[in-house]
Amino acid sequence: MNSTVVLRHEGEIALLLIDNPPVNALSRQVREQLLECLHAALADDAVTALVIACEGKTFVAGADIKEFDLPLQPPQLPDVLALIENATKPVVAAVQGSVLGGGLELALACHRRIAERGARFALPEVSLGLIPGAGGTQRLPRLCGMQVALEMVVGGARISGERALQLGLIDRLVADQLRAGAIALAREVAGQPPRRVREQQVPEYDPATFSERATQLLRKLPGQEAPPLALEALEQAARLPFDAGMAHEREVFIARRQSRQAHALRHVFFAERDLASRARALGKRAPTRPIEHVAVIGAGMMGSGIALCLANAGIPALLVDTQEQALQRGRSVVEGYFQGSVEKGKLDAAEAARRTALIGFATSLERVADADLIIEAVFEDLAIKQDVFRQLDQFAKPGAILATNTSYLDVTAIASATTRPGEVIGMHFFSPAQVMKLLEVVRTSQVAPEVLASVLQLGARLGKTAIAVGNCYGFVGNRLLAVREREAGFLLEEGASPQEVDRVIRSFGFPMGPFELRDLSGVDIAWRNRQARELSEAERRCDLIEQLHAAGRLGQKSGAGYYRYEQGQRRGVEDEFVSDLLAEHRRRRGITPRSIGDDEILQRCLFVMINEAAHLLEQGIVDSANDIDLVWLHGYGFPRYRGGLLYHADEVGLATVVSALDGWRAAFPERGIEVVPLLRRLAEQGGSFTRG
Ligand code: 3H9
Repeated sequence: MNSTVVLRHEGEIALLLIDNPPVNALSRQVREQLLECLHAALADDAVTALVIACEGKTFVAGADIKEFDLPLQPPQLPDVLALIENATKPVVAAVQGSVLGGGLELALACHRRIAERGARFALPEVSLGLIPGAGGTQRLPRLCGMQVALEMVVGGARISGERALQLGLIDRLVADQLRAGAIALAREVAGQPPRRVREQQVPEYDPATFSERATQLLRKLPGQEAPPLALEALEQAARLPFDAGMAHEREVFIARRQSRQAHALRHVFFAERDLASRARALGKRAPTRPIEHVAVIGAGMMGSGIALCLANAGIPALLVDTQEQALQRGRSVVEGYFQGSVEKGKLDAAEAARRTALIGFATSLERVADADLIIEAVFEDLAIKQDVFRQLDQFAKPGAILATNTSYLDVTAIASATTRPGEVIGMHFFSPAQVMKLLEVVRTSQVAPEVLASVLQLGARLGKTAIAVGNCYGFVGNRLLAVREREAGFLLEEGASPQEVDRVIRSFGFPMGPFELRDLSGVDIAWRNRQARELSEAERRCDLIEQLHAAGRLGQKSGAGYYRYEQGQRRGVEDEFVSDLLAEHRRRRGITPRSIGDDEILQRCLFVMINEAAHLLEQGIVDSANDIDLVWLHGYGFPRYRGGLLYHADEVGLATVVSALDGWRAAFPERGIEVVPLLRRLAEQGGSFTRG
């Protein structure tokens, strides 16, 4: 068995070194060996104090998440931590990097803590559907107070080394020489009685302020089961003796490990890591090109947002728009954004000025000549985009990557306007680009592998979840959205109201329903998409979009769409105009409206997407089912605690999905519902999309 913990001696100080790459997770082996080393050091009369430290870039980043699917295995972490805390010799934690979850709990069980600058502290358990399971809810409030513990345990707040020092979470902060600093601290405290957090009282706090903030935090985490349980466990710290609080915390933690939400969130955690590791592997196979200067064409909301994104990542961006007025608007968006960041306290003035200065402005396309990457974000029209690419082809330097931000159009057709289709790629940002995490990177069949690898790498630099997808109508995200929109339209036709559909989709966990979303993004956009696409007869006849468009109801921007919007309000109210329009539409089409249950609404909206997702997999548009899940998690508000669309499909059971689709096919023959062969095959074989 490899050693993951070694015991060394620095004179009379015992140094316990954890070495379990990549993040020193507290696997069973680490716990066992830590326990052995502790026993040895504590029994050694020559040892006066102990230091627990880690090899590598980080201290312990938590329990080993891979073990959460296994039965509990001894020794359990709280027992190891109890041995540390109850030791009669002082134990010092020397921490650097990510001090997370069980790692922070380990540090809290020690008697002193010293950190290297750059260390970050957090209890991210709720993001995994758990609560801390080794004393985080009991020791942290004793050390730092209930209010700070609330932010960390329930809100998942990360705090810096400097802040940790102010809060008393650590005793010392050093710029370097962490281990030497820890040994010096251990020598100072050797012989003194150990300072045990468990023996401290929770400092006085104001329960009213606490509960007001708790309510605010929980409101931001709707549908998640872990945060209220974490809060309850934290509240026990103020009410119960330490051991009783620990027992409660442990019981809840163990139950949470097997909960559906915890399973789903673990799936997402590993899907995200798998995506990143595939991108890294591609980067190794195909050498990436340096991207140090970027030009963005089109100074609308999207182009300006992309420029902001680049500047936020420290990358100089030239915003180009041939219309002087549009460029000035782009300039105001950029300046307003950074000014707002200063006012909100997110950036200091110097940093805001530095980032603002990274963005240049130009009206001539010729100015793109120095750019390593050019991102086009002009009007969504194939002819216009092709024209821009024809010009970029003339001005861009050899080796420059040319990207289009199209959300639906054929990237190959855009690339065909250039003499270098191998250098052309799609970069589909989501609005607002400086906020949204998703970036669909659209690869054509001609794109050079190093172009794809370079853009995926840039995506990571921008802090995006960058997912490679194939070139097809709407790529992954919008293609699935289009089938949901289509089905939601049919539901209205059959008798549902926009409010009913939106309520059901929201209660599933989406931040908004399909009609609220359409009002936000614009009925005119949906109208334009329908014009550009070949529609089936059933779709063509379900022409509610055309009717709203003709009535000038373009959504929030015109004050009315599926809902009516009072001046300055983002939340729409029910509108008789729409119910009358629906009633008249059904009358004309000879449809007798029926009442549609919530379950049917939900299944209809989700199952057609699952079927379409199977189609995407079958066509090789994505490399893995997880990528489809990540697109909808990061770009469309699919609730993370449900694991993603295809994870959810597996939860529901593929046979259930297929049988429902077959039923609708029989009930609505004119809609052309066809179960995709891959989905049917998986259902028949008892297979799944996401489980190996
Ligand atoms: C907990 O601690 C519960 C306790 O309260 C109770 C105990 C009783 N386990 O993200 P990266 C892997 S809950 C296993 O790409 P980065 C990851 O899969 C836990 N594996 O690197 C990847 O593997 P691969 C609370 C883990 O530098 C590799 O490490 N802790 C774990 O961008 C590199 O990861 C957390 O929730 C783990 N805990 O970011 C922390 N962590 O190379 C979760 C990482 O095979 N982790 N791996 O793909 C993170 O937030 C980030 O990974 C971290 C590093 C910031 C640490």
